[in-house]
Amino acid sequence: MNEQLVSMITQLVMEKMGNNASEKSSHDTAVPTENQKETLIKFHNTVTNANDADLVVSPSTTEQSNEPLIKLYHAEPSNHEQSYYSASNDESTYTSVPITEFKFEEDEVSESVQAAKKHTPARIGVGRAGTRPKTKTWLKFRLDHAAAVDAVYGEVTEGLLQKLDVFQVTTRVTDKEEYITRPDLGRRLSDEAKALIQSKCKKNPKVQVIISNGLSASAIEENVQDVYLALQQSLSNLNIEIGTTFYIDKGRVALMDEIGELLQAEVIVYLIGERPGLVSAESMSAYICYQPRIGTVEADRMVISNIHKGGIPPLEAGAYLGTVVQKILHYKASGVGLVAKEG
Ligand code: B12
Repeated sequence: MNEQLVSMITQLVMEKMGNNASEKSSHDTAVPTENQKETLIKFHNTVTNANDADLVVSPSTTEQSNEPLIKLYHAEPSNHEQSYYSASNDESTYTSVPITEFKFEEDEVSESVQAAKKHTPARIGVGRAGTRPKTKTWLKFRLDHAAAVDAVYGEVTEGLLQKLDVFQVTTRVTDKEEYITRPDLGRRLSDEAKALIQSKCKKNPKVQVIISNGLSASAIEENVQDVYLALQQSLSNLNIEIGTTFYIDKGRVALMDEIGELLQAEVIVYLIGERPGLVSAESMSAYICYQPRIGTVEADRMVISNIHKGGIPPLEAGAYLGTVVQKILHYKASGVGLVAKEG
């Protein structure tokens, strides 16, 4: 069907619906029988020139050759007051589709949903417009999705690395696409990285802190300064020494095993950007492990996740991390091993 015809149909249907709405009080959608229908408008496939207004509307026609493409009916008010249209390219079989008056869903949500909304930033009780999300909801979704994409594809700035006073190394990943599709390459250091780490870092550190953009550069930009500062202070108060902190571009969590092996670190604290969701793209995690080495099992790792302004506040997380490290050093275990030893 051509675009102009569609637009005219839309216009006419809308005008008709407006008239019906003012004339009527109820909107039953039951489809009346053929003889109850009063044809209001018929649209014919005879438009050769869109400027010929009379080609579009024909109040009645019986000739087979003039059979309309679309008919707009108005039911008799006797039993059911209703409006519906019938549309088909197949002249022999009309399919009748009920129309209800378009109505915006009200913003009010039930008390239980309102109560639930106070406890979650999830998109609940946001209403809808017909079968679709409201414009506001949809735009917010698009914005959050764009923020998630930016977080994954973004980079941590040089300025931040300078402020943190850290040097930078790379993994075996070459670009973002490869980072996403080959997690195994993000778990291994490049040869240059190994050499740099060995030449610059203190060996056998009690605590080795490492930082990586991981799956969210925004998470590092937003939180790492506060977390790192609080962690340094917390460990210093507990008389626990930190090694030489560095930054890894495009690292994965299990990369800590190779670094632990290389530096013979007792504990590694790994600050890394979490995979962004559609609520926050700025959430950072701290993964911690006692003596991570090549072959360490996942159960020996621990994580403090959801570090961001809407989750665990960064300063609080950093301070708490210090106490977790202290416990790990005390029990010489992390993860499931720590739980078992702690009893
Ligand atoms: C993706 C994900 C997974 C994926 C990881 C697969 C992959 N390769 O990406 C799968 C489905 C396997 C998974 C499994 C589990 N997960 Co998970 N996971 C996440 C999620 C959504 C993102 C993590 C992320 O972005 N990591 C950073 C990237 C760069 O890491 P990565 O190297 O690509 O992947 C590693 C990490 O994701 C890590 N990991 C993932 N989950 C967990 C959980 C724990 C306890 C640990 C130590 C490590 C870990 O394992 C991956 C492989 O090394 C987080 C939610 C969040 N807000 O962070 C939950 C989350 C970290 N997972 C959680 C849990 C509970 C688990 C499971 C224990 C569930 C279960 N009962 O089996 C397991 C444990 C897996 C493990 N490695 O030990 C919880 C941790 C809660 C806590 N504070 O302890 C979180 C926070 C979700 C939540 N809100 O409940 N997870």
